[in-house]
Amino acid sequence: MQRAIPTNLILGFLGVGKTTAIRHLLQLKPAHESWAILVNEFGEVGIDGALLSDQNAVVREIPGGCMCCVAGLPMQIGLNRLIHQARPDRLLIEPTGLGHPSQIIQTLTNEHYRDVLTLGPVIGLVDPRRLADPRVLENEQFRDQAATADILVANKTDLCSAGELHHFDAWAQGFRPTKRAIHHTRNGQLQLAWLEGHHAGTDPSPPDSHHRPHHHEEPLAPPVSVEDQPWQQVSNKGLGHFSLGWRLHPRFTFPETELLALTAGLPVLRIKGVIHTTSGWRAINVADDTVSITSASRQEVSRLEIISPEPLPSEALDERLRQLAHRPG
Ligand SMILES: Nc1nc2c(ncn2[C@@H]2O[C@H](COP(=O)(O)OP(=O)(O)O)[C@@H](O)[C@H]2O)c(=O)[nH]1
Ligand SMILES: [Mg+2]
Repeated sequence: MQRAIPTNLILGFLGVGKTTAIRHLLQLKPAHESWAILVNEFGEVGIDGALLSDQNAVVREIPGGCMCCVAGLPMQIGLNRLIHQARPDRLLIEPTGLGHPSQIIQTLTNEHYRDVLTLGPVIGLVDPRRLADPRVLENEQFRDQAATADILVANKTDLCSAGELHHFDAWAQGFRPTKRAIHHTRNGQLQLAWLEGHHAGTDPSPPDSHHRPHHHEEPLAPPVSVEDQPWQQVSNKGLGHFSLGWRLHPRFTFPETELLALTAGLPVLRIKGVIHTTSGWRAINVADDTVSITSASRQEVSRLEIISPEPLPSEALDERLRQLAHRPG
């Protein structure tokens, strides 16, 4: 019988810095340990997996919808495969920022995993600037995430005023039972020591919204290869959000600047992509109206995803993207 695998959930809203934090933690990973990462994204395209693929860990994705809905069987299947394949010394889970973590915790702490996993501290990342918005404080998913977290971490502190950080501290200190720790970071610079210990287990019960379907209920089909279908567009909706994504053959290359202008004028919350551009592979990230482009490792598929609070004109966007595509030969 193997030792139960210490497991940590990294929670937080869309764009707060969860994937960045996991990349940072992987840099700190002791060389003799092997780690595994389970990611679930709201969209169907699987970009965080691609962003983590060049790190030294085994990454598995559960695409589609919100993890509270896939927290049952799809998650158990993904998790079982990952554990079996990687036999990791630690497991990190990044659920979609759009979702309730309580269901995931129920799955992770059920009978089946009792001897397999031990749930360590749940880390909740928060952008202190968002606390000024009453809609955020009232948001059911945000509240569920904050209540579940054992440790609350203010990230993006480089973008925060002293007043915003003060507000965060006061808010974080107001929880009962009190949080194990409250930290401030930038660029997801979590410390390894924060992962040690046990989840307190005072979880809110899953909210009622779980009992009504809030996104499509189709089974999770494996993605079609871009060799067979070089241009694929996929969409998803749920929890008041819409995603529009593409999986593209790398023979299409896109001019960087024009690509960033693709959604100009549209109400976009988040753009993520790992894309073959005319100047090489690039990771594109737009969160809170901040754009970042970094070079990325070579992939087998270009992926792009847009998340918005209302449906996007998918045909018009697809047409614009096709016009940007350079095809060699
Ligand atoms: N300025 C700033 N940007 C950050 C910080 N942490 C993350 N980011 C950026 O925020 C964007 C979203 O980060 P990501 O980790 O993908 O968020 P996730 O959706 O929670 O996984 C990326 O462009 C990151 O580089 C931070 O502390 N400060
Ligand atoms: Mg992420």
